[in-house]
Amino acid sequence: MTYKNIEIEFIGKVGLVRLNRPKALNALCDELISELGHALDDFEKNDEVRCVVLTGSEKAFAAGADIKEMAPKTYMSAYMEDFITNGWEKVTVCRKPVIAAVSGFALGGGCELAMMCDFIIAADNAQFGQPEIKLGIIPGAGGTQRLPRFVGKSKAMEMVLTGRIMDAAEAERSGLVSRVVPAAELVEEAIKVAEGIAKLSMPVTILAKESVNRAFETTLQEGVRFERRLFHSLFASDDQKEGMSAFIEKRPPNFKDN
Ligand code: DAK
Repeated sequence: MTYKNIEIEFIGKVGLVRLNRPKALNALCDELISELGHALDDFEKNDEVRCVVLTGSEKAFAAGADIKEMAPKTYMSAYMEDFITNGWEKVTVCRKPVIAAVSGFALGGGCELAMMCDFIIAADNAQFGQPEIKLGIIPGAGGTQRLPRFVGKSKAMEMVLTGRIMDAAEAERSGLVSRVVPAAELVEEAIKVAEGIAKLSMPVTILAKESVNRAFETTLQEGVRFERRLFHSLFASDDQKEGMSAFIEKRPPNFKDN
């Protein structure tokens, strides 16, 4: 499939999606979101892809949903067309790890999209915010729910109620991003991290991701029980035998996804 708003690249076992709508700072129009959903579906089905990196340009990861597209909507049109819900959800249901590599603006839906990924590596020029309140709306793709889980109530509430933008250093201090790297090295660094993940056992990676995500959906007791079940089950895998044998024999492991 040829895309108009995104670019796809395969780098070894890593699938790279680059949001590419420069004239609108990668504003997330309907078509872009649908293309993103399509690309992620393809990566999920492609056994050659073991980890995904989602990035934008140096100036903007994404400056939000497309305001020009949203402006004329009515309640009924937004509801009946299930306004841009579909492609967004693809990111949250990907089984393979998805790393957001954020440079420049990650505002509104852009910040929400980054938060849906498994973790965020930020460039030192990254800016995160939920400025929807200034447009007479509230975040609509999970911002009021995910942001407090990352940065706590006080910061999230301040950002959602005032539209204040957070820079990369504050985002790292607050736990929104895993780390900050120089803008010129962002994509290279994210791909390096993704390549490291791609070398590990795929089923174990998927289980690890599932287990961390469970932490946000259940009680501590249930979450720990869930983790314990997955943990025990891994002793039925060849990759556990291989990983531990490789350690003992002082050699790199050769996982077979089994
Ligand atoms: N939408 C459409 N166009 C945008 C845009 C956006 N979000 N952001 C920027 N652009 C366009 C500008 O209109 C301009 O286009 P032209 O005028 O040249 O045609 C071009 O990109 C360059 O922007 P600026 O000239 O403004 O560039 P500056 O460097 O001066 O400023 C800025 C950069 C990022 C500070 C500024 O562009 C800005 O404030 N942008 C809007 C940021 C914003 O408010 N974002 C939140 C949008 S609301 C949902 C899913 C998602 C959402 C809702 C529901 N469901 C699943 C239900 C999300 C909602 C939102 O994100």
